[in-house]
Amino acid sequence: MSKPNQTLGEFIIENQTAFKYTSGELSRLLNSIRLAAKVVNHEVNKAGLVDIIGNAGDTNIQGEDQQKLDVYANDKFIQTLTKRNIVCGIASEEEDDFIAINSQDENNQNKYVVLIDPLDGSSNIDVNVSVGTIFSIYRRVTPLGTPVTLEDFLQKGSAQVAAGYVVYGTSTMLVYTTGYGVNGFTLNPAIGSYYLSHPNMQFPEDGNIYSVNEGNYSDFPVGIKKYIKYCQQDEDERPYTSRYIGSLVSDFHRNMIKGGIYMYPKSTKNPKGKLRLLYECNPMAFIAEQANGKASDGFTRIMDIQPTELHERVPFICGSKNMVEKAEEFMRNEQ
Ligand code: P6P
Repeated sequence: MSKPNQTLGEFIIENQTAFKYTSGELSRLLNSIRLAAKVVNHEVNKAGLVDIIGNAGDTNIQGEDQQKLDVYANDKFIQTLTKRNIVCGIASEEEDDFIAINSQDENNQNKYVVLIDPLDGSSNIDVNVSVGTIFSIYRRVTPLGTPVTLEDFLQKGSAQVAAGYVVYGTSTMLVYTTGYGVNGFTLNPAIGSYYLSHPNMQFPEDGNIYSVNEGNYSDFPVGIKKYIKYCQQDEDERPYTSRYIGSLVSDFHRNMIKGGIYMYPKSTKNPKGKLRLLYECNPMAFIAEQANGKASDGFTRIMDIQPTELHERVPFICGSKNMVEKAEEFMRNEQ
């Protein structure tokens, strides 16, 4: 249920009754993410002004240089979620292992775990291209009051209770789902409130935008190569437009509004693809499906994949349903 110009806080409260899981904890959790995103947004927006960009001189488990803003965003989300004592565990792209919260407190009744990519696309920061935060929320599967375990994080995407992203672009937007559709909120930086600007977001079933790093073309599976050539053919409504920002959240967000497909296939450089299943592909897949889109690894529904490792990667194809199904058809034909 949405009303024009509703704030995110009002929307969460008004739709709380729909959450079949919680007595307000999920609302408080979403509100804490909202707060952390505002703080990170403030820093991202002034990245060029202060000495906060450039490598923090460290590398994360992915072997990627950690930008200072990566570290800052990671710290902010972890601090906010920890201080407000809402979750029992956090997993982050920037943390080698998951973080157990209040695990020694047998009275810890917090039932949610959060998995987060605190600043996705951070290599774009130095060139002033938009970046994003991606989050995924589950109920723990181990008993309340016991220390959270890896099992609580290695759940299929279909078990998510909420997922969302923040896109720090020309404006800052928070887009999320709790399984009842997708709604987008735009931040008014002057007053620090998010307003419902994109109610009930839906992927058009068809689109004419394809997003892939064609620099890796020679390494792609044959099915993907054939689908890319299909997109480029001068036939029917094709050739499609190629748009690739190099920031998953931004490419996804544009494609959800205009219609399109995003692909990060496997290649010899990335034999399992580049994107991480738990805190990139699953949350984006949940949002895509809730917006009438589709997400797979080319063969299997992303949210049906059983995770085995915290930072595992999968090939990712996501977007307008008919475009994803066409790409899957090319992949199947090359099996
Ligand atoms: P490449 C950013 O590092 C990211 O995880 C996604 O946001 C983005 O779509 C992709 O990787 C870009 O990767 O290899 O094309 O630079």
